[in-house]
Amino acid sequence: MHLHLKKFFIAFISLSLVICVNKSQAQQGIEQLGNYLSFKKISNGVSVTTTNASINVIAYSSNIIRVRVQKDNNKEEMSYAVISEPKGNISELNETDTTITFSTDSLLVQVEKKPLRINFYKKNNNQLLSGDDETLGILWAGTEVTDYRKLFKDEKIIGLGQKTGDINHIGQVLVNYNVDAAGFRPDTDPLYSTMPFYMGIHDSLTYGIFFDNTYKSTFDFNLAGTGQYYSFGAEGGEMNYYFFGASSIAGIISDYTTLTGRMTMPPMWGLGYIQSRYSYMSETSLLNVANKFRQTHIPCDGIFCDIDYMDHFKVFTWNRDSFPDTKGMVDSLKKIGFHLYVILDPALKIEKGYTLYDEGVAGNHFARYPNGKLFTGSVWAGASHLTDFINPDTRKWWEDNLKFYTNDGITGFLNDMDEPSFLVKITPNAIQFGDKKNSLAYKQVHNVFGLQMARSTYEGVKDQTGLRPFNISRSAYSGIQRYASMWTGDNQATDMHMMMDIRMCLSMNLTGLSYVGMNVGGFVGNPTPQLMERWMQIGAYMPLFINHYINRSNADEINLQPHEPYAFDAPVRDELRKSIRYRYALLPYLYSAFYQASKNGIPILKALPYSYSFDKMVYETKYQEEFLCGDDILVAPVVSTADSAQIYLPEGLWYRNSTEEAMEGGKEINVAAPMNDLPVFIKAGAIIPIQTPVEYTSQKGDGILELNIWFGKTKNNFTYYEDDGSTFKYQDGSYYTRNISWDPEEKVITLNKKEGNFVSKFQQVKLIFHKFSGLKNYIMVNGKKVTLTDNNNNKEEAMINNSDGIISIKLN
Ligand code: MIG
Repeated sequence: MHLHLKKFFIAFISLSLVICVNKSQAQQGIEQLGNYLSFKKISNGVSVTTTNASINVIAYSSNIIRVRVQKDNNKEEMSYAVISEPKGNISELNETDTTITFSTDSLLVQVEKKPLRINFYKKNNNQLLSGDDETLGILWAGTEVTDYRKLFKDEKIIGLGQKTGDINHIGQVLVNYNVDAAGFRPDTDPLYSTMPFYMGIHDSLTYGIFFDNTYKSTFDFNLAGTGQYYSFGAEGGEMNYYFFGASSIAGIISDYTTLTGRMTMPPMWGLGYIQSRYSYMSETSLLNVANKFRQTHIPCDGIFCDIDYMDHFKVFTWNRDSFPDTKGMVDSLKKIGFHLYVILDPALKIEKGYTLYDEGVAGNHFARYPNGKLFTGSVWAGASHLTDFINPDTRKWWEDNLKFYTNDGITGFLNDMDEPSFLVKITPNAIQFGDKKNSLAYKQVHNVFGLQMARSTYEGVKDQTGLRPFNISRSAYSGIQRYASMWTGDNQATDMHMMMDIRMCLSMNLTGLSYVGMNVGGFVGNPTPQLMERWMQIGAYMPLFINHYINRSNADEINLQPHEPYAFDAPVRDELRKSIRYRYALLPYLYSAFYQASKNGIPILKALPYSYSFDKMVYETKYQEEFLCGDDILVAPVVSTADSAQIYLPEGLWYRNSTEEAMEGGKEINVAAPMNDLPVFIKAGAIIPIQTPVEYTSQKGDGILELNIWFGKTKNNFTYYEDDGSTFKYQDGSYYTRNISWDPEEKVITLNKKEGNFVSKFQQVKLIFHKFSGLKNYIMVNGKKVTLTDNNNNKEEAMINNSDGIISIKLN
């Protein structure tokens, strides 16, 4: 440390001699960009040279501009997150005495020369979207590099992934340094993952910034109250950010996921209800649990083996006393519609004769000290070495070893402890990763360790089986959506945790990762029956619907109350079953939302600022857990101790799902929220496909797709999606999509011709019309009369064939 400082100081003195930085700055180790020297055009942008740095400003597209500031020019570059290349065209490149400017189709980029500042404007009206703070701009303090940016009056900041506090980050200081945040609370930070991408909203404008720097980073919005500036920076590495200038939050997230990638479709069973425990201690216990679900007719698709499946906590082993026949167990589970997923830990026990350990040492697969000695950390297995997922050869090795599981038919994994985390929380910065010639320092790769582990597991399963991996990661960096889903970590059985977990999931959805969930019911502690009921109602809308809790009977008996839904007494159990069955009914709607996330990067859960960015009510603390699931279902979470709630209904007409009562939005309203009826609203004009619930996703259903159409005065449409739910064939044409639209003027619902080669599993469509008044007792389907039957409550229905060609339904 001392030596480092000294070196820096010497470098600094010599620099100051050359460029005459003023003395007080030099003493503080502060260095600014310096004076403008020259610029040149490079492909897709410009390169500007100052006395202290070179700055490349490059258009990736008309709405994505990258700013890369380097002190040593032309350093090789490497991003763990970004997967696209610059493709933007620039025009109107112009130099004046004070500025250099260029345009893309939609943005005007301005580099001010003195002092060097970079600003982004809307091209059509020259409105400033975002820019450097005039006083500070980009500067270094030692190795730390920070960009101080202009703050607008009433600016809101959303994004940054897994964060626990208010969804609007103004007033917060947020740090990204992945840690095992067990027991986290609303003010806990940092957390398990790093997603350094945020969006700003001000003056009817939106913009986004992705700071692609893997070092420990800080986003400081705390001075915002003073109206001064905000900043983001990192302990090391480059100032390297991507600016997004699309005109809506939706557009910005779409661009962000173009840059950092989108999810592939998960296996359909991964959308089912998943039951987990730390741990089901044996094969018998696991099969018992699975059977109980079937006996009590509570739908479930997945079940978990936590660390107790291993022989002395050694990854890639089974404790054969309690799990004598894994292949047999996996097959028995499959027979009753269950998929097994198992935990993986990155640290491997030091034990001669343990194959993975021996191979790992021989193949250089562990993190090491600079002198080559292997780093040892402590986990349940005792002294262990840390798998070096930063090294591509190591990832390959891990991928091959996954055969140990995939050979038994296991394609589901949970990557735990991948912050990485040990029983002693601090890992020395002295360790090194990557290939030996090109070692990477822990400080640089710490935040991407989890991403690279999840990637390795994903690729291993995919390569070996050709099936879609069910892959969960606890830690992450931006780009994780390409490989894994996430859950919020070790929460507790309280209302406060339930509400906080919702905010975390919403914020991750704003940050490119849709496939998220939380331990429904709480990991630690026992939920009251009411809390379990509420949480299950909400969990049913989470992309990842998981109930995981700690109970290690046979070991330290921390918690003996089962959280499995069948274990609750009758009235509660029936409510839990109802929520889970509702989830299974909703699968066609949800799966279509997954498709939108996978194809277009559209979040599955939409915090209200996503769709109503300029309505200031949606930033009110009390409304920030409300969200849209898909496009048309609004969920207003309510704690388990309340039976009514004040909620904010955004603009437009809505119907309460349970009562079909119509309510005009754009205002705060009081609604009843009895224990058995979470406030959920359907947008007028909504088209919602559902199915008759099954007990597991691969169970043959009744072949009827229920299409719920809710009366509305504006046009609406829905893209329905289906595929085989398990392979990657959908990427080669084996999919089924169909646009379904409602035209209120013509009173026509159109199911467009289906696209793709997949054959729908639904042979019939049951049309259900909600809140349409004065309909005659028939509709015309492609010109032929079909009888409409009255189904009470203002609902009428008709059954038609699900033919592939266009189906035009005219109401009378
Ligand atoms: O410190 O593998 O978050 O889900 O059950 C415990 C045991 C380590 C932490 C995970 C949790 C998992 C547990 N793991």
